[in-house]
Amino acid sequence: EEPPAAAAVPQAGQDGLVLLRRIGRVDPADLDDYRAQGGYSALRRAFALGPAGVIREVLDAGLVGRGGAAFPTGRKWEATAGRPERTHYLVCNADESEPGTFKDRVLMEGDPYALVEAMTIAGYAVGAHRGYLYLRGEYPRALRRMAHAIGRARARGLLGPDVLGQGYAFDIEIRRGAGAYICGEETAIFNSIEGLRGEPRSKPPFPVERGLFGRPTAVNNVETLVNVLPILERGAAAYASVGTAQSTGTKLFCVSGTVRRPGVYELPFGASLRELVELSGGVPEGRRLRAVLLGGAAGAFVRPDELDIPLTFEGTRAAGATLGSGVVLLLDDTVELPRTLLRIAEFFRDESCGQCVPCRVGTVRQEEALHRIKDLTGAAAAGDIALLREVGAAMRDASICGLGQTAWNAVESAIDRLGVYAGALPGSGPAAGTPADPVDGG
Ligand code: L3W
Ligand code: SF4
Repeated sequence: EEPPAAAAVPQAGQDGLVLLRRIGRVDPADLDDYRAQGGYSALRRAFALGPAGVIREVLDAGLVGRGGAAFPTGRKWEATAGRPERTHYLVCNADESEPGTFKDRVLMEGDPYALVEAMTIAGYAVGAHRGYLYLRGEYPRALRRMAHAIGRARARGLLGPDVLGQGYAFDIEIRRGAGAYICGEETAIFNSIEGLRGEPRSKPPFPVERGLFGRPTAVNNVETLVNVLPILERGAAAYASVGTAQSTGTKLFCVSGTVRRPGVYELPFGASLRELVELSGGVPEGRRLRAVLLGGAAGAFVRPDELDIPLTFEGTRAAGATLGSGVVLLLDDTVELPRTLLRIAEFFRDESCGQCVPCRVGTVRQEEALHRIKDLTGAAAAGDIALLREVGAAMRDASICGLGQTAWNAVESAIDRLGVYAGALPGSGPAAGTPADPVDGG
């Protein structure tokens, strides 16, 4: 069954929209409307600059990946473009599955030609003639709209053997995920496209060297790619004048949980978490903010007195948190945090691909310990918290991929920053709350 349309909520009066500027204003089915609203001027500029010139602009703009890891996009493209192999690939990671993320869905449903154009530019820059759009299986509307846009672009010579009459051949193929969170890991995507089990590969070698079908591959998130359009349209300097020196441009934030106006918000990097919480209306009338889960299930909880954290990669890192892919999940004082933690632990246990021991076993042990703490008090709980720390450290240090490495982050931050089990430990008051469960599988 098709879910309702994801609502982009660029709030009335919110200035400076860059990535969301056409959402709700452009007809997602109409290529002419897209072109009338500035579409395909970035690709024209790309052809004028040449592949090396495009990469220079992206480097100068300071664009870094929006999928969670903030790796410099220009460096990735430069490394891919510079490889001697004849065949290079582009993969767009649209397997948006981090619980609480829905920004890529809004971009694909609301402005699909933007992603087609951005993928064409990226393919041109890295020397690829084929791009794969690896799309989350649970996004049927995004699938329809992207497939339509790709078909129309092909029919109009914007994809195919001679894009825009410039002698560059490029086409896009959609591959759908089948519900596994791990298939959003970049090397698991390769396996999935190649028809193998969706399991991550060990890195290095990085995809820029040996990626899809063993060929040099640039893998970028949807939001990352869409940023290339304003970089080329406005120039690197204008793009980098927004945000901070280390986090340039704007960022999409997915605000959800117990919040008055959930949705996708676009803000320049450097705005504070407080500003974003206020923009989204905060928690419902009569409630008190208990915590914010920043960065998703792999991220960290922060307390209401920490809302001045700047929303930048460097600012969140300095605060011992992470921006991740932009998840901002509000929890009010009616949320029973132990239940939320259990839900997160279940999620990781369920989604672990099982390939490596620390994660396969650790995610099970973590969930079991959280179950016991919920039931027990005092010394028994203290023992389980020690066990959680030990298991968490093993997962972080010894897991092959980001799933296992981050599966303990949120639980750890809830213990250390929120004091979530303080009531179960000797000498402290009871942990309060009534049941609620805002964390769900994406
Ligand atoms: C060339 C090098 N390339 C790194 C590339 C690498 C990848 C990118 C980032 O995880 C994050 C993670 C999760 N030469 C390179 C190089 N690269 N060194 O740079 O690499 P890495 O390994 O730091 O991260 P990753 O494995 O890509 C991504 C966080 O995301 N996360 C987010 C999930 C988001 C969703 C979603 O729905 N959008 O699921 C969840 O855990 O914590 O930090 O391209 O190849 N020397
Ligand atoms: Fe699979 Fe977990 Fe190992 Fe990643 S860390 S490869 S998800 S078992």
